[in-house]
Amino acid sequence: MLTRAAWAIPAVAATIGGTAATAYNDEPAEPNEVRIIAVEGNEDMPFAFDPIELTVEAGTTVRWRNMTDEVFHTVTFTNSLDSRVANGVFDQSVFARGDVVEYRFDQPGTYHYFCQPHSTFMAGTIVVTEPDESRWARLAVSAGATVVVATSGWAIWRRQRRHRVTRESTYGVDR
Ligand SMILES: [Cu+2]
Repeated sequence: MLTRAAWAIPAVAATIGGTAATAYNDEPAEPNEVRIIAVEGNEDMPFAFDPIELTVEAGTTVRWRNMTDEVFHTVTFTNSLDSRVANGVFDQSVFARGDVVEYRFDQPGTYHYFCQPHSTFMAGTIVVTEPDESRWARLAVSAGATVVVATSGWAIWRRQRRHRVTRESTYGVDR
């Protein structure tokens, strides 16, 4: 008996470089990463999310990384960038440089968030699109087989996943 399995080939789309007028942007961002940066010479907006808007496919885990020195920020989801009130879906603190928080977006839609200590100027948006199934690979294996899924590139050592196939189904992997 054959069982069909499919897995998504993760998109490895790193953003290299970025806005020039920021303090720590010489370091390349990881895929699906929003950096919290200091904006040099801008007293009205000394900190920012970079990029302010990020588009990912459903099933993607987005990471926010604090690139500022000893400045406390939050990533707080809100239903409206006009009111900037926490909606309770996600509200995490990034206390110091290097701290990260993550959230996996499973449903397509538009997600707004802001930083509570700097709510007047620090906000961002994640646009989550439908998964692109044209990039999926399909593989037929026997029931009971173990399928090893690994991405190519920099993240292979921690992105490897094993799936034991027990019935006909479609399997996805974390990205
Ligand atoms: Cu902040």
